[in-house]
Amino acid sequence: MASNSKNVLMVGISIASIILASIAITISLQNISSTNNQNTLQTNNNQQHYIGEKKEFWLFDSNIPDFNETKMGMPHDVYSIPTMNVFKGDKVIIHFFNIEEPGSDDHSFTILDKPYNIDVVVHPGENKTITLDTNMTGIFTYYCTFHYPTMRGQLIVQSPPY
Ligand SMILES: [Cu+2]
Repeated sequence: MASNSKNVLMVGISIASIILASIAITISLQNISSTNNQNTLQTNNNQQHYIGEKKEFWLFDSNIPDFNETKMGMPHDVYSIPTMNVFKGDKVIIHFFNIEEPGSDDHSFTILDKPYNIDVVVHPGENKTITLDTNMTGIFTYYCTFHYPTMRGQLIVQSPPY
């Protein structure tokens, strides 16, 4: 009788172990699948919403050839890029070069339209990098304080495509 009840006890323990192991496996599988679901949802969200891009521009001073400044009563200077098109949320990086000969004119990159307050002056032969976050749609005028009104352009910030 003693060995019989030992056997029953052993069988009972074995069955209990198997049940516990199955429960543990089931729980861990559920955790894995719920984690996968969360990842999938996050990926879908990222695909649905425009998160902004880095937009780089290389901007130079330039001039209109054969332009008589005295006769026209305005400077011959212009920017190499008259319009920059970006989306709201983009990080705009402008590499601004003054390519004049030494001793020649300074140029500025100036935006005073809100929310911007930028006034960067670059001397002949120098360059500066201007970084701006576009968190507002609109048309923002950039201009050179030394060569207004000819030296100006527009930063056009549009709503994201999706
Ligand atoms: Cu200028």
